[in-house]
Amino acid sequence: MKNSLICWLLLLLAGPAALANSDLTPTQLRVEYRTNPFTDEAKPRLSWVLESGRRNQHQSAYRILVASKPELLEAGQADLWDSGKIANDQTAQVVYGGTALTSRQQCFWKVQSWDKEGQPGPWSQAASWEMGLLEAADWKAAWIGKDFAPGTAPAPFKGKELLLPPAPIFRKEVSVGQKLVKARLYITALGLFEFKINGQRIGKDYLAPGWTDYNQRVYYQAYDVTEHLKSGKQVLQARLSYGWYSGYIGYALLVGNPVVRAFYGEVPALKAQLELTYENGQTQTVATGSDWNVSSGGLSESDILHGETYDAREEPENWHLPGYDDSHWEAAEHIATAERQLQLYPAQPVQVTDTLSPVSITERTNGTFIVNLGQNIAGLIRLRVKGKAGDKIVLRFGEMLHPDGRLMVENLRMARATDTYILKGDPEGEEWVPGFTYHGFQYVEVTGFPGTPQKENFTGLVLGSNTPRAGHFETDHPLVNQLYQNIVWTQRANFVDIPTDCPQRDERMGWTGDAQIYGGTSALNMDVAAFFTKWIRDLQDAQWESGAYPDYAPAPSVRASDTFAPGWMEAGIINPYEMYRAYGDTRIIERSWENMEKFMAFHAKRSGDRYIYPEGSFADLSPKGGYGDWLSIGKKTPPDMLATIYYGYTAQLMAEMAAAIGKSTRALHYQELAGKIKAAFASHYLDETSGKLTTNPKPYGDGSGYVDGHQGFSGHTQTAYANAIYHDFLSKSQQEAAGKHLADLLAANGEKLATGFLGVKQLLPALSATGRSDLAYQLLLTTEYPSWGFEIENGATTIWERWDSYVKDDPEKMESLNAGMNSFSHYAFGSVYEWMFRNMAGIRAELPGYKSFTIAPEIPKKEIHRAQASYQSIHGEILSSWKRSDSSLSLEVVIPVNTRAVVWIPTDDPASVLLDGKSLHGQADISLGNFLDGRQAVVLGSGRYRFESTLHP
Ligand code: RAM
Repeated sequence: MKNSLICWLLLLLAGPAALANSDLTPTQLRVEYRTNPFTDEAKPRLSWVLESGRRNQHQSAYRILVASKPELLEAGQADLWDSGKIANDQTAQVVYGGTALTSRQQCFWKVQSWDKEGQPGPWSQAASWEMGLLEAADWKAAWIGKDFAPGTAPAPFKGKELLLPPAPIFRKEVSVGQKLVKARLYITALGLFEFKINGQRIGKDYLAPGWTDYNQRVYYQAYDVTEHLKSGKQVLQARLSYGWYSGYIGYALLVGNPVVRAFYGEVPALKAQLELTYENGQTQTVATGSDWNVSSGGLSESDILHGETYDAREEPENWHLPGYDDSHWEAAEHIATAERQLQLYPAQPVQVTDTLSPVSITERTNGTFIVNLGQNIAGLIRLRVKGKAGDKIVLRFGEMLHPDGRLMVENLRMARATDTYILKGDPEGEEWVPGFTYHGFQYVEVTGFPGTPQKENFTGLVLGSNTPRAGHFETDHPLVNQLYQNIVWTQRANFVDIPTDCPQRDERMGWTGDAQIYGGTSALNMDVAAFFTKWIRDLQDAQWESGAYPDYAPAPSVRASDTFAPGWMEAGIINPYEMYRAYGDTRIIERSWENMEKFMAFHAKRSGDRYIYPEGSFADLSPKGGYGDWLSIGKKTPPDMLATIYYGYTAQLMAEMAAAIGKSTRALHYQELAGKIKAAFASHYLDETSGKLTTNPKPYGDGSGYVDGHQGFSGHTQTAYANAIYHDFLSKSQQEAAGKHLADLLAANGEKLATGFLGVKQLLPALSATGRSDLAYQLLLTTEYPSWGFEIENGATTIWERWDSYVKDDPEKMESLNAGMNSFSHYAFGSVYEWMFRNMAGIRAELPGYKSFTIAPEIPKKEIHRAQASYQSIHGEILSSWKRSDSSLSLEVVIPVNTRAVVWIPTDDPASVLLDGKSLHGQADISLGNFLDGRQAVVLGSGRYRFESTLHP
C-alpha cells in the first residue's frame, strides 16, 4: 500500500512525461560511441537508437536525465543534468549539458522519447559512463622501469640474429582494508603493459596503450577492478614490453634506416595508479614508484614485429602470492622522461575478437609440423602443451605455403615473426599466449613439439581493435560471398589500434593512402567511429610543419624520404569527412578544422594558386610524383592529374564540412575553389572535342624515378576516367563521353580492370554512374587475372596487396614477388565493397548518419539472384534484401525509426508493384514517387516493408 502510494506520488512529481503512451523505446545507449565507457571528454556526446512496432515513427522530443548515483536516477533525481523536454528529433551526437564533470565522476543516465504524435514512450534502461583523470595533478604515479643495459644503446644484431632485449616484471604488495566499495586502476606505459592482481589478468586488452606520437601524447586505460580485490594482502604484478615506443618499427631495418628501434625512447616505462574507495568514504591510492620491485621474468625476447621468447622455467614461482619473497629483486627505477599529455584511450582496445581451431596439422619430412587455421588472420597462437622442463617449441608464422608445403616467410621480409616457448615441465600441462606481439598468418610451422601435436594444442586468437560489427552482406553467389568475407577478415586483421597496411611483414604502419581509400568502406563493416576518432588525432599529431599530412601516421622517421604524397596526404581531409558522413559527427570536423585549413593552404601554395598540378609538379618527391596509382597495371595515370583531382575533391569536401559546422564564408570559399580546380583540370587534362583525358608525357622523361615509370604515362586510363567521374569533375556531357571511353578501355583490355590503389574504389561506381552496371558486375564476377575472383580462385581468404600476390602454377614469379613486397592481407582493393553496398544492395546515405537515405539496388541480368545487405547505422538497422525470379522481384527493406528513405523498386511495370500484397495506391504508410528508368520510387518512414514487382530479365 505504502509502496504503491510512493509510486503514484513519484509519477505525479515526474509529470505526465513518465506515463508511457507510445511504444517508442530508446535502446543501445552509448557515450562517445561506446557502451558504459570511461571517458575524459568534458562534454561527452550521447546517443540512443529508437525502437517501435509501428511504421513511420519518429521522435518529436526527448528528455535526458543524468544522476551521480543509480538510486537517484531511478528516483528521477537528475542531480547532474535534466535536459528538460527538448523538442527535436536528434538521437545522436547529443552533447552533455549538465553540471561540469570532474575526475572520477560516475554518471548514470536514461532517456525518454516522445513519438510523432507527441506521446511519450517508456524510459530507456539506465546506462552509465565514468570520467577518467582530467587533471595532470590527479596522477600520483611515477614512470618506473628497468634499464637492463644501462648506457648502451643495444645494436640491432647479435651476430646474424636480431637482438631483442628481455622484458621486465614488476611486483608490489598492498594491504587492502575492509569494506571496499570501488577500485579503479589507471594504467599506461611507454611501451606495452600487462597487469595482474593476484595472478589474474586485468582487462582483455592487448598492445595497450596503443601507438601514438608518444612525444606528444600517450593514452592510459581505466579498469574497474573492484571484483579483483579482497581485504588483506594483495599482489600487484606488471609486465612491460618495448612495443612501438622502444621496439622495432616499420621497415626501418629493411630500408637501412640508421635508426631501427627505440624511436621514442630506449627504456620502456610503466605508470599505474590503483585507487580504492571504502564504504566510509575513505580512499587509498597505490601508485608506481621506487617501492615497486623489478626483475626479469621469463620473457627473454619481446617485440611486436619479431615475436617473443618465453622461458617458463625463469618465471618466479608463486610471485602472484602474498608473502612471496622478492627481496632479491631490485627496486624499480624512476625513468626520467619529458612531460606529455596523458589521455584516456578513446576507442575500443585491441582484444581477442574470435578464436579458431586448426583445420589440419601436417607433418613435414624435417620433423616440423604445419598447422593450418584455414583462415588468414592477425593474431596469436595459444599453446597448450605437456612436456619436460627445457623442451623448446618454436612457432614460425606465415600466410601461405610454398607449392612444396614449406612455410612461406619471404614476404615477411625482416620481420622474424617467431614465438618460442620453453617448458617448465608442469605435469598438469602448461598454456602460453605471447603478450606483446602479433602476426599475420594462416599457417604455423611448429618445431620441437614434445610428441605429435594435436589440434587441441593450438588455438588461433584473432586480434584486432574490437570495433563492433555493423554490417552483413550475403548473396546466392559463392564467389561474391567469399569476397565479402575476405574483405571483412582483412579489415579485422588491419584495424589493430591504427589502420595498418598489413599485419605480417616488417611494416604494419598507418599508411594514409590505404586509409583514405578504405575509410568509407570500413564503416560499412564495423562501427569505426571511435577507432577513427583516435587515428585522426594521430594524423594531426603527425602533420608536417608545411601543412602536408604524412605518408603514414603515427609517423616516426622510418625513412627520410617518406614525406607526403598526393592521394595519401588527403587522408587528413577524407577520413574526417567519412566520419561526418557515416555518423553525423561534426565534432571531428571542428577538432580537425585548423589542421585541415592548414593542409588546404599547403595545397594552394604548392599549386602556386593556379588550381592545377601540371605534369611534373611533384618531381621533388621520392618516389617522384608520390606513389600515384600504386600497383596498377599497364600505363600509369599521371600522378599530377590525380593530385589535381584530389585537390579539387578535398576542396569540395571542405565546403561541405564548413557548412556543417556553420562556417558559411569558408564553405563559399571552398565551393569556389573546387569550381576553379575543376575548370583548370578540364582545360589542362581534358580534350574538349573527344572528351578524352590526356597528358603531356614529356615532363616525365623516360619515367625513371616514378613508380613503374617505365610503363609510360597516359591520361586515357581506367583510373583517370573512374576518378573524374566518381569525384564529380565533369559536366553531364563530358561524363557521358568519359563513361564511353572507360567502357572502351575495358573492352580493349579484355574486360579486365587495370586499376591500382587510387582507381579501384572508383571504378565500379563510375561504371554504374554512366549506365554500365553490367560491366561493373562483370568485373566483380570474373575469375581471370586481374580480379578479386582470381585471388579467390588462387586460395585467398583475405584481400591481397597485389592482383597477383599468389599464382598457383607460377612458383618462379612467386619467388621474385615475395622477396620484395607482397602481402596477403591488404585492404585497399577491398574498397570494392563500397559498390557492393551502395549499388548492388543500393543503400546510400543522403544526409549524414543515414538520417535520410536511398535504397536503389542495381539488379544484374543474370548470375546473381539474391542479395542482402544490412547495416547498423547510428539510427538503427537498415536492410536491403532482394530476390529475383524469371519474371518477378521481391524487395524487403528496413528503415530505422526517426529516418526516411526513398526506395526505388526495379520493375517493368509500375502498376504491378505491391506492398504487403496490395497495390501501392492508397496505402497509408507510404507516399508514391516517380516512375523513372524502370524504377518506381516510394518515400518511406520507418518500418519493415516487403515489395513485389514484375521484372523480366
Ligand atoms: C607499401 C604499403 C602501403 C602503401 C605504400 C605506398 O609499402 O604497404 O600499402 O600505401 O607502400
